[in-house]
This record gives sequence, structure tokens and C-alpha cells, in this order.
Amino acid sequence: MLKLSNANTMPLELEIGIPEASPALEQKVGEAKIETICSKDRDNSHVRSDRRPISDGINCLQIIPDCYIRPPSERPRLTEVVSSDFIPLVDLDNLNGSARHSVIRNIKHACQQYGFFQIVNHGVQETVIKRMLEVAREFFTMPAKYRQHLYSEDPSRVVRLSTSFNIQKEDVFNWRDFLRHHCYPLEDYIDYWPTKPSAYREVASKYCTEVRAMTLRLLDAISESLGLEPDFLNKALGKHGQHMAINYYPRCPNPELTYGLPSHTDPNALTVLLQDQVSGLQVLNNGTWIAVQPITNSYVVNIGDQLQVLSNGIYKSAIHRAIVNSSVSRISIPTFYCPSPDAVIEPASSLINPDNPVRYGKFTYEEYYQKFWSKTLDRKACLDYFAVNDANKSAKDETTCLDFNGFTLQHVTV
Ligand SMILES: O=C(O)CCC(=O)C(=O)O
Repeated sequence: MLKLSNANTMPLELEIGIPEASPALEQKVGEAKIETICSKDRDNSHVRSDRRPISDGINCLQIIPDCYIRPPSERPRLTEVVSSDFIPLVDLDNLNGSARHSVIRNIKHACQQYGFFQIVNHGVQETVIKRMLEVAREFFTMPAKYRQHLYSEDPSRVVRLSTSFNIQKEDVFNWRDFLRHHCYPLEDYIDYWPTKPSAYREVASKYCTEVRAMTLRLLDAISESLGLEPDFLNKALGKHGQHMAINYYPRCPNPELTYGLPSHTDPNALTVLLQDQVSGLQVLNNGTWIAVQPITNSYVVNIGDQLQVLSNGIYKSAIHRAIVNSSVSRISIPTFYCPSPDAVIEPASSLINPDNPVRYGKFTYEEYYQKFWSKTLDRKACLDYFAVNDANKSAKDETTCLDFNGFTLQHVTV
């Protein structure tokens, strides 16, 4: 049993997460919780030990709390979003036969024009996908006491439950909770993973092993599509890293006022995202937000910042965001495939030429990752901190003046 109280309510004893709780009781739980979630240590000098994810009661409120409400200029403007017919669909079965060249051409087109594509016939078993989505949902709907010990605001933790994106740095929070953990090498991390739901480790280890095999095939194909040796990207990632998140976006009283995640690019090399049947992912293309409608047993693949650097800007790290839903909760499970922390990342020399001069300096992935987590998502793009100055300023501007949240970012020289 957990004891709750705040200035306005009587102490309240209840077990959080009981599905049968009445709406009135749920509202009280939410009210009691909101003060600790929305209160902020402005100097960020220490981590609050009493902070809680949204799924721990806030999601029961009928009105969205102020600390989740974006200023009008930053809101998602959902009426302007178009549907996903534009996102290329790639059948990975065809990578194995005589159609390989045409698939690779499609991948090249998708990576250059969108930074995004969807894949089917990817080799991850349907039953493995289904079980992964089930345990993911179970994780966020079981009583909170079984997951609360995993809560942390420290991005260096190899397993953590958290909320929003970077709650210590943000002025407005995002309507999202997440469980995030490292997956590769599996034997280094599995013992830290959640033990509840009881099937979690078994299901997630199968899942991330199959996703890794699929991602390695994709990396070969993407290498080839850049005119590089098929194993170029594989080698560039060093010993490789693989992280996985379970994003839980609770039902939200007013999706027009907030985000699950505001627009951002991913810091890793390649992201393969599994989502349930609730739409919420949107991709920015030529200034228009495109909603990606879920296709059963498919993945959404997006280029991350490291592939933009390795390709010397030929492939674009895709700007995307997640919006929330007023009637149902949503689960998405991105796998972030990344270099190992000590891998040194720099543009492939064969992709540097007078028409495409070098755009990025050399850095370790660890340096990049630390920078990414030291900032908020929706301001200056992390890639800008690693772009080369002066000579290639126009190339750099192309990636910096991105339309984040409907307004153009100020260019800041690094
Ligand atoms: O939930 C989604 O569809 C997007 C998730 C995402 O962008 C992320 O976790 O970085």
C-alpha cells in the first residue's frame, strides 16, 4: 500500500494501478500526484526522489495539468497533418533474390528523400512481436509498485523507467512514460532488466535478438545503397550497441495542447520502431507533418544522426514526433541501433568530394550521446554541435534550420 497526500486532499491510502478504481478515486489519486510530478527543482541541483511517471495516477485526470501544456506557437496543430501514403514501403524478402538491386534503390530513395521507410517481411516472427507488445503493455498497466524501483532521471543507467524526455531540463513536460534499457551484448544487461511481468526477460531477449539480426541485414543494404562496401557501416559501429525503449503514451485529456514527444532526430545510427495499432508517429517532410498509420507486423525504420554523419549528410536523420490520443493509450517500441561508446564516428572518406565537402568532425559516440542527453529535445539539433564550421556553412544550415514544432530554429554557430 502506498500513502498519498497533498495540501488539498486528505491522506489517501490505496494501491496504485488497481484497474477497478472508480473515476472519482482515480481523479483524487491524480490530484494528489500532480504536485510532485509538476513541481520542478529550477536549479536542477538534485534529483527529486518522489517524482513519479504519468502512469502512476496522472493519467486519470480529466484535465491536462499546466506543466504539460505547450505555448500556442509550439502546439502540434493536428488539423494540418496529412496521412501516411507518402512513406515508402520496402519488402525485405526481396533483398534475397534477383530484386535486391531494386530494393536497394528504393532504400536509397527513401533515405535521401524522407530519412524514413516502413518494412514488411523483415524476418522477426509475428508471435515474438505479439508477445513483446503484450508484455510492454503489461509493464505499464501492472500496479505501479512493481515498476517504481526502476524510476531514474539518470540517462547513463543501463535500465530505467522515466517520464517525459529529460525532465530535469524541460520547462514543459511530454505526455509519455518510458522504460529504456540496453540490449546488446545481451549477457551484459539481461540481469538488470525488469523481473515483472514474469515473462519480460524471456520475451524481450528473443525480441531484441531477432531485431538485431534484421537490423544487421538492413545496415548491409544501406551501406550498399550509399555505394559503400556492404560491411562498411557494420565496421563503423565498432562493437555495436543496441538500446530499446518501451514508450507508453497514456490517454490524454487534450492532445492538441501537448506532445508524447516533440520533434526530434534520434542520436543513434538506425531506429526500427514497432508500434501497436494506435497511430501517433508523425514524420516531417518538406515542412509537412505526415502521420504514419500503423501496419500490422511492420516496422518503421528511420535514419539517425550517426548515419547522417557517416554518409556525410547524403542521408538525412529524420525529424519525427509522437502525438497523443484522447481515447486510448499507445505503445511504441523503438530499437535504437548504435555504435559502441568508443566507436569513432566520421564521414566515410569516399563520400567526401568537392560537391559534398566534409560536413562533420570526428567524435566518439560516447561524446555524442552525452551531448544529446544534456539538452532538451526540441531546441537546437544535436548534430549542429558536431558540424564543421565556416567552409561548409550552407551545408550545415540545411540541417540546422529545421522546422521544429512549427517554428524555425535559430541557427546557432558552434
Ligand atoms: O512513439 C513513437 O512513435 C516515436 C518514438 C520516438 O520517436 C522515440 O522514442 O524517440
